[in-house]
Amino acid sequence: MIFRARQFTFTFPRPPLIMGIVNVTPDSFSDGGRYLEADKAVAHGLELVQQGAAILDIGGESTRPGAVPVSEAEELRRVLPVIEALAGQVNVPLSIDTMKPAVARAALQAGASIVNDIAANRGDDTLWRIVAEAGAGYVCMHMQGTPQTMQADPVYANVVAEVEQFFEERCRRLQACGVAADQVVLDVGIGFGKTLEHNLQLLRGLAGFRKLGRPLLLGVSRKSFIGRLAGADVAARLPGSLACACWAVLQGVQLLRTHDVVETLQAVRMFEALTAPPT
Ligand code: HH2
Repeated sequence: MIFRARQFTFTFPRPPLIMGIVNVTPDSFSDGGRYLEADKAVAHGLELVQQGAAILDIGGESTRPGAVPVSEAEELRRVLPVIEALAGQVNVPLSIDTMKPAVARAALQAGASIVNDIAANRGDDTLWRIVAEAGAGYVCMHMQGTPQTMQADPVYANVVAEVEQFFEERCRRLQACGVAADQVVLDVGIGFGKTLEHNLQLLRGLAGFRKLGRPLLLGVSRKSFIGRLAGADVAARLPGSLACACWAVLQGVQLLRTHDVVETLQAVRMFEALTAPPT
């Protein structure tokens, strides 16, 4: 299996890819305000690459439950200087975490190679055509509702089956827009319109999504369901995040989105060594 994102190609099976998070926001749930200035965000991105991140995911709008939406102009003002600076300094793909087609287009022009679309439940295909035209990678993430409404009362008859149907339908529509299968990565969207039980069901069911034939990405880092389960506040959720990361790798997930690159790499490397077939 291959994942193509402009000039980058990843061939699987291979060790899991760590996607390091760079939030250029004042209000992200775990690191809001820490990297709001472009120079701090760039320094953080460089540090994550040095630590072993294989992809950087740069976002200028928090999507935590109840987050206040950001204007296109403000989102561009936050992310573009960071992408421009990082594109000239790192040789890993840069991913733009956005719901807005205009931000995706500008980010791709500035040097990004992947569009991380948490709103893949879109009716309009403008963003997909931009991805197709650029030959960019595309993260197709499942979300029920919007960040403003998603945690109000998420309801599914069968969350695993519904997310799978969503992926199948989106893959068909993406292909119709000119986005090839090997440009697409799938993400169940932990915490996006899901209760604790929905998140657990999706994590337990991860292996089932392998049959769709696309790499799987997972974002569990420091998320609130870990806090709900373990009674840990946001600064103390690394152990739960690492447990989920190792579990995900066992289930066949190939990309892990995380704030904690060093720790995630170490946990996953150890886990892979222990679960490798004996030589
Ligand atoms: N989670 C967040 C943001 N983007 N993208 C993908 N593909 N998968 C995820 O699980 C995911 C995502 C939320 O995390 P974070 O960026 O740390 O927080 P915030 O949205 O508050 O900036």
